[in-house]
Amino acid sequence: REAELQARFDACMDADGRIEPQDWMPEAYRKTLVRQISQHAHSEIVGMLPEGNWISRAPSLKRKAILMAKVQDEGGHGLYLYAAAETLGVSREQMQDALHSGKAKYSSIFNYPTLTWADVGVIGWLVDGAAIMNQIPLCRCSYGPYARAMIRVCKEESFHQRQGYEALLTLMKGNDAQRAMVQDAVNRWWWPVLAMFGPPDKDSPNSAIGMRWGIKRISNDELRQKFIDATVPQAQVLGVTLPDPDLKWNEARGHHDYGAIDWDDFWNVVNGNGPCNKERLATRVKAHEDGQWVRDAALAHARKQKQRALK
Ligand code: FAQ
Repeated sequence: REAELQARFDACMDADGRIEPQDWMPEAYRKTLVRQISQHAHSEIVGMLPEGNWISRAPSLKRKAILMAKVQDEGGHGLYLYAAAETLGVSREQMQDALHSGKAKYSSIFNYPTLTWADVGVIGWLVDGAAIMNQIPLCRCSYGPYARAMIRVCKEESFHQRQGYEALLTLMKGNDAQRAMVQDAVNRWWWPVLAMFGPPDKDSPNSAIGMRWGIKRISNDELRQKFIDATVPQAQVLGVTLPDPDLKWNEARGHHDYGAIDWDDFWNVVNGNGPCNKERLATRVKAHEDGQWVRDAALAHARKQKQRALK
């Protein structure tokens, strides 16, 4: 029976088909998806914090309204993704415990500080830009609930990217100090953003099986290259320099060559030792604890409703 189910699953993978929650799936497929979707959900939730720091300091009412909408979208993406992971039999409490105890991974990029208002624009332009590049192929992921969640998430990320780029265009039309602020933010975010796509393909242990199972469609290095090629002309329009002396067009390859990424720094951040890891986790845990009364009230309300229904 197990062999028959496995054969059916393999045939579905060969045909580039979809798996739904009620379908049989190998335990390793389920585990891989829980790993990736929960990490993705945690990234959205922790990703609210760097920009959230700027809501009360946004330079105008319009910028504040846009930023609040963006940060709320990220909260929505996180909840959407937790719900997708729950269809694989893992509970939200288990996932949250893993995050709050420091066991779970989330994207390295959210462990860097947002020092100026230009950082908010650069996060929209580059971090959301990188997120879209990585998530568009996930809309075709073999697991139905994840693929469907990605469609809406990508639409919202696209708004996030545009608002960031537009905020930067406005700053670049300002004075020298504003232009210098944008350049400084680009200098600080460029390399960590390139690392967001994950380790080089040769050092990416999860890639082979992710590809076989139609979870990953385009490799870490290929996505990184696509992102660089798309971003260079945007930087020119903006009037900023990307901080890489080795960045240049390679006619023969039809792509830009680029300098060496500091993978030691990346692993240091992934392993909990980046500039803001401790602060981010502490803020998230405090927010969860401060919300205890809401969960208690919701449970008490549900209990009362149930009692009333029994009467
Ligand atoms: N940070 O073998 P691979 C966003 C880990 S959402 C930390 O290549 P895989 C929206 C990886 O987990 C951003 N860890 O792994 C937003 C693995 O460890 P494990 C999040 C990383 O899964 C914008 C190990 O390294 N997006 O930005 C990172 O095949 C603005 C070996 O790596 C997603 O999560 C990293 N950057 O490929 C919100 C997308 N990279 O688990 C707010 C979904 C790798 O074996 C503001 N995820 N690692 O212990 C994916 O596409 C994949 O999981 C990759 C990694 C591409 C991230």
